[in-house]
Amino acid sequence: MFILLKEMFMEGRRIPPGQKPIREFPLLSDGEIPRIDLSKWDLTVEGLVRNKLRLTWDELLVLPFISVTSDFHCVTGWSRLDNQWTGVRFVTIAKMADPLPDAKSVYMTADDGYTTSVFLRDLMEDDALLAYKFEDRPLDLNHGGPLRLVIPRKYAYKSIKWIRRIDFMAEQKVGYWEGRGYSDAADPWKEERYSSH
Ligand SMILES: Nc1nc2c(c(=O)[nH]1)N[C@H]1C(S)=C(S)[C@@H](COP(=O)(O)O)O[C@H]1N2
Ligand SMILES: [Mo]
Repeated sequence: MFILLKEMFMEGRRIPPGQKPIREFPLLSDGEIPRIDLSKWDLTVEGLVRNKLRLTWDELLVLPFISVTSDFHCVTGWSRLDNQWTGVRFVTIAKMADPLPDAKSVYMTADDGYTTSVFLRDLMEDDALLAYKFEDRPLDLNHGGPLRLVIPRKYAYKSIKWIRRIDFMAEQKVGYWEGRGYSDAADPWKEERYSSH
């Protein structure tokens, strides 16, 4: 009983409003799972940057990487706690690309055609990763392997799977779900689920 109360109390502080913790890790994709050939794979970084990048898989793997344990909150109401992701911090890529002062927003495109955008300052947080491992194993294709964004401070529709392209922009451009009624701000702690217009 005490343990139960303690867990509820802890979760009360740990889980954003309106979210329920779950143990399984659901798969959520709107389109088809892409086929990806790592020998032809690259990550393109363009837009308002001084250095455009085109990183091959091998070039990505030699960049400094870290492991981060974070929570994952889907706007449909489930949260998966304590997920260990390993990958390159977004800030590492941003420093290499060297954004121009006008760059305020980042538009990302995936192999399944999915898109999302995030304000650059939110991507500069230490826990925002381009992840290629989950729980110490190569990231499963279904969960966005070989590479996905993980941005735990936003609802999970911002954590784009199968990322291939990053564009630095002056203005926020709406992505797939953001253009279908979901909030662009997407802060789970403020319960920003839907766009107000
Ligand atoms: N490329 C791509 N990324 C995506 C999606 C998608 O359909 N395509 N769905 C988003 C949504 S709504 C969620 S909740 C998470 C789900 O990640 P998972 O399938 O690993 O659980 O991925 C996000 N990233
Ligand atoms: Mo989601």
